[in-house]
Amino acid sequence: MTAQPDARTDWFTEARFGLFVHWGLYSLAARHEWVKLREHLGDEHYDRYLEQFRADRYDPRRWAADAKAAGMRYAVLTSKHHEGFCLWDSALTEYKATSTPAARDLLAEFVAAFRAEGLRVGFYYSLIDWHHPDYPLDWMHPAFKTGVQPGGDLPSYVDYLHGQVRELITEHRPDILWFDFSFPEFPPEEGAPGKGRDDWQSARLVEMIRELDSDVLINDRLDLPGSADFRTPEEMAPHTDLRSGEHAMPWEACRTLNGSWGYAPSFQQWLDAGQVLRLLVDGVAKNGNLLLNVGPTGRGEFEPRARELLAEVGEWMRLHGDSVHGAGASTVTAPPDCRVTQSGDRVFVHLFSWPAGLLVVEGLAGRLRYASFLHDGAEVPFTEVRGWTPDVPHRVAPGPEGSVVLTLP
Ligand code: FUL
Repeated sequence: MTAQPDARTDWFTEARFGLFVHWGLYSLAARHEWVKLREHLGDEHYDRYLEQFRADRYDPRRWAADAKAAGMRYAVLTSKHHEGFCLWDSALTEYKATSTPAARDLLAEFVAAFRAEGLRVGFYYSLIDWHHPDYPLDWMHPAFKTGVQPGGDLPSYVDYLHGQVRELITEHRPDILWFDFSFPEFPPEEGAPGKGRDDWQSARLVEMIRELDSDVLINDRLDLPGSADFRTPEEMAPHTDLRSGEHAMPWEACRTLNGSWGYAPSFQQWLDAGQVLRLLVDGVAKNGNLLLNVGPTGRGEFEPRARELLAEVGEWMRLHGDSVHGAGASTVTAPPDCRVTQSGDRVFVHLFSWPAGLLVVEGLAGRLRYASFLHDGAEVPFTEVRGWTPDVPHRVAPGPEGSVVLTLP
């Protein structure tokens, strides 16, 4: 039986917080996952990463434990990024982890480790492929030169793409397929070779996916109307709930920690845990998810800075998770510089800055049964003054500075 779209996305909208992992040969270049295009590296150069890819520090159980402790409920791994390298043992290519010194099916191990921790698992899969010989040499290809015609053999590449997606589903049963990306509005210059909406045979692809698994979620980057279960704003926080309006559907904001998805130690401007938590809470207050990225090293570890950040986020989530998991937008109007989330009759007021003694929440007169801090359950006294005003003593928690729970009758 085909699941109804809402039933399909229920677990996803409840989960709210997930881990994105960008891992591939570019992790060894260690300067952004687009390095092959950005620096126009040829295959001969890039092959050295294939030869050096050992993944000798890879223990996905550690990643899964870190993600779980951070309060994440699912994880999405790059099965293949634009560079074309596959983390699973695909029968359709030799350009894969099992052909490197790592000699392991890294994706299979990832799936087992995350599922063992009770997390759902998704696969990022790039439609773009800078390694496959049939992939057209368009303007967004490392080997593209002005004046060169696209070439390649797109129908043959599309067979490969569909075949790989079939493998991923039948052999690893993902909960999410996270495609990246179709670009119907490109190319940017008139006359430059580019692709159109149907080049990936997306309608046929989606039909195949639905036949193989009616529950797997599909993101919006196939750019095929009617095919997406959720939208994926990137590196930005939507101003409103994207579920409203014409293209209403669940949404998930994806974010880097330091401006690079792949491991890049020279990218030094990191978000801190407080910023991550504000993004998370801001999203939940608008019915959205956050997919937070970590780019592991080529050897397969999360660098210490990322682990520390996840641990700090997890410490907040341990005490405030109720305001995130299973929560969503509230009907209660947010006081200035607060975000409000709600789960059943519990309304969570997240203070993004500390008020001068009083927190004023309007429109609750006669409706409020109890108020307390979320982190320790301590009662917050309140009075109703044609509304109500609880007393807020002092700063208590990292991230959103404190969260007050209002229990409605
Ligand atoms: C983008 C990609 O090009 C980036 O490398 C990254 O994977 C991000 C999530 O999506 O469109």
